[in-house]
Amino acid sequence: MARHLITSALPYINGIKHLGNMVGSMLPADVYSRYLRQRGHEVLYICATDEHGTPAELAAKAAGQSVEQFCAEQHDAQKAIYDGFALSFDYFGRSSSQQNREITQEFARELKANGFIEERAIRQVYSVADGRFLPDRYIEGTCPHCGYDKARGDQCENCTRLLDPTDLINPRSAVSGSTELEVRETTHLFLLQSKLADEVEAWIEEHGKDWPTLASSIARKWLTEGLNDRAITRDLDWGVPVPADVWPELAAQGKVFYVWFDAPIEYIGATKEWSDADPARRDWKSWWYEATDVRYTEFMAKDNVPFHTVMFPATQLGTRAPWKKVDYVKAFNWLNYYGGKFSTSQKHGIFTDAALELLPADYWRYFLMANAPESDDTSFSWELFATTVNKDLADTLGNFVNRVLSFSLKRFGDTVPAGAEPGEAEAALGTEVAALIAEYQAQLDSLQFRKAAQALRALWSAGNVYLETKAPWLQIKTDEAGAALTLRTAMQLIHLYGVLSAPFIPATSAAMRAVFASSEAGEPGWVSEEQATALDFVAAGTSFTVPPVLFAKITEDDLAAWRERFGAQ
Ligand code: B3M
Ligand code: ZN
Repeated sequence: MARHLITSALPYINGIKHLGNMVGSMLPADVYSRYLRQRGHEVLYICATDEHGTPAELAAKAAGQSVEQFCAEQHDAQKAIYDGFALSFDYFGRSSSQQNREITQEFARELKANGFIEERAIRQVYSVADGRFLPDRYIEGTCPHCGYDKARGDQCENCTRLLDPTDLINPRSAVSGSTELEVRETTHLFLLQSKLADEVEAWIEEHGKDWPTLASSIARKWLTEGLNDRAITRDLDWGVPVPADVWPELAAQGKVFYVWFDAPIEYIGATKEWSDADPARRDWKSWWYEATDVRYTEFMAKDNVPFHTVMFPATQLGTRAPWKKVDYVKAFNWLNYYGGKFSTSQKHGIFTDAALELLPADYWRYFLMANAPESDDTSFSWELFATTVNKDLADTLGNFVNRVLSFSLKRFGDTVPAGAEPGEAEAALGTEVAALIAEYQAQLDSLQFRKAAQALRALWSAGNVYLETKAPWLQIKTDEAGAALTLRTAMQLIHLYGVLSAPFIPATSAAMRAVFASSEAGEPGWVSEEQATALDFVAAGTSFTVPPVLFAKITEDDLAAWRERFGAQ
């Protein structure tokens, strides 16, 4: 059995993430990790905050904090929210860690030794007032094409044309507004990706075959456009310093690596943070170096695909060392919010902290995965959210559980009733349930989350259909043993739902399992086909409790208030 290494694209440190970030990288990785663990696999699920780069520096400045302080606080704030969403990271690290610094520097040394890094002098815009070089996007001015006066040095947001900072009319610093800009020469390290292009292409040919089209098509598009050499250092105060043993001059000038150079390496760095935290853990290298028994799956939104399928593999290949490379890239489209992208900079959409203030994580987890932007962009709307919650979670699942248990309690007391032996209806239900579980597993095995959520919902529905057909509230009038059998069978389903729903709705699943005094605490395992068909998990006589309503319905008043608060039009 393979060991599974799973990573979510690293959330950037400059603020609380929105639901689009959640559904595009972290949440699906968590569902998949939970599923594999339940199936008995060894899983290492790694994530971290991505902390370097200009946006972090500027956000810290805006907050009036040192960048170290800002990142430490924001890391903890994000971590608390991810705990709230029940994300089951084995480790949530920080790209500013000592471990990442060391591994990143080692990568650079190896790339240099193999002839894939070279120094080049380039001309860049320097802001005298800010005392720093400005990345293209931090130079603002008037677009020469459309006259928009807040065009960025890399692109005009208004007419979408790509720009060079020198194209801008009346250029100024986006940091301070100063127009005292000069073009100065500065030396940077360049990763000679052009020399690695053929190898990367061959690697994608071989390994990208099984990736979903979204990932492989983006990777191929980048290769066709040509793999150019890239500057991998910056003139910033905050970042992984260039190692002084190899580049003493550049180190003395305070050059640091570009954030996209060290961010993917942090997948490895965070694994080392994880193993350093407890000597009983497996060595980090066993996951990453000559790790032939590891299957590595990455989760990310589509804009991150080029870095993960082309640039990072190029970096890894260039070291000439047997680093573990990605086996499967699960990429997501955008989740939209009323006609626009969810956006951090525009504060458009629902942010993860606000979501948890409204409702517990399971509501969001289920909704987001059932509507994940897998084959296309999808749109969040409060109406769709309310319908999904009310129909699937409150009616189909929650109501089933409460109805069965309350009725049984009233008529047969607080233990699972014995009643008649299972008959044809129960046999048919067992067969149907086993088939639906097979479907659910197949979808999860192939990382088709919407279809997996559909299969899960079909399992919940099967219970409702069984209950409606047998109608124990009528049976009880003429056939008490038959009614007891129906309720006992429905209780088997409650336990089963508590096991199978856990990847999607872990807290509610634990509550469903805890209904029965016999169930074991802790993370559940899985069920075999025989167990599913037999529907015999909880013995007659086991005591049970009726849990509080599992999912509250969303009302028209809730909807109106949320639409108003979050600006929904
Ligand atoms: N931090 C995602 C972003 O900020 C970026 C992912 C890094 S994964 C190595 O868009
Ligand atoms: Zn323009």
